[in-house]
Amino acid sequence: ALELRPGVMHWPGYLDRPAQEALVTALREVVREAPFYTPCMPRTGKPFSVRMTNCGSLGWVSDKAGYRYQRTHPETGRPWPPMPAVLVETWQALSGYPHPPEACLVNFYGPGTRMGLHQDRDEEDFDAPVLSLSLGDTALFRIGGTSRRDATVSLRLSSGDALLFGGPARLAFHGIDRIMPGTSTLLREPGRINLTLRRVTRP
Ligand code: MD3
Ligand code: FE
Repeated sequence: ALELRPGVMHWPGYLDRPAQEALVTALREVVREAPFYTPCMPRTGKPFSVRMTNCGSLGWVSDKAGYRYQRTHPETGRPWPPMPAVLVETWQALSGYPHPPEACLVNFYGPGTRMGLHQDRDEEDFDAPVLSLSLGDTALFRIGGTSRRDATVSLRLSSGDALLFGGPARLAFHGIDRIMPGTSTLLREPGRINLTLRRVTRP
């Protein structure tokens, strides 16, 4: 693994092609039980361009009332489907954290989709790292420091890459500037899926 900045570890191509295909198959089952929905911004209700779903005991949601973790899908009202075992195993292999992940947010980025620079601070446990897995088209990812004014660096995230954010990087600003269409043949539809595995509560 490469340490990009303090607390940011990158494993390019961590998942080989067969492992990526198996993960996509498992995710199609997740999405059948918990369809992608379009979250919207607190207060304004402006829709996100990224579509989302979750698996695991808790899922991250955003609507007019705010950002939060909850046990059920905001549209079906059903509990989130279980996390595929391969995700729990990847967390055990890479996170260095001695408790299992509780939430896996599944983000779908169609061509032209962005995610503005933000911090992830809706979790109670900032001691646990966040693990990201990328599938499908390459994304231009940007990460800065813990102040919005800090300098940022850009990184291409390709299908199969794993990234871990912990310690001093756990509250770093980060975002997705663009998706590069046609850079992967993994998915049937153009775009990118990102999985973020997290611990939400204190163990
Ligand atoms: C750095 N997702 O869901 S993953 C998010 O590609 C999110 O879907 C992006 O930002 C995506 O909140 C980026 C990389 C990532 C995830 C969590 C982080 C970077 C992070 C938490 C702290 C610092
Ligand atoms: Fe984030």
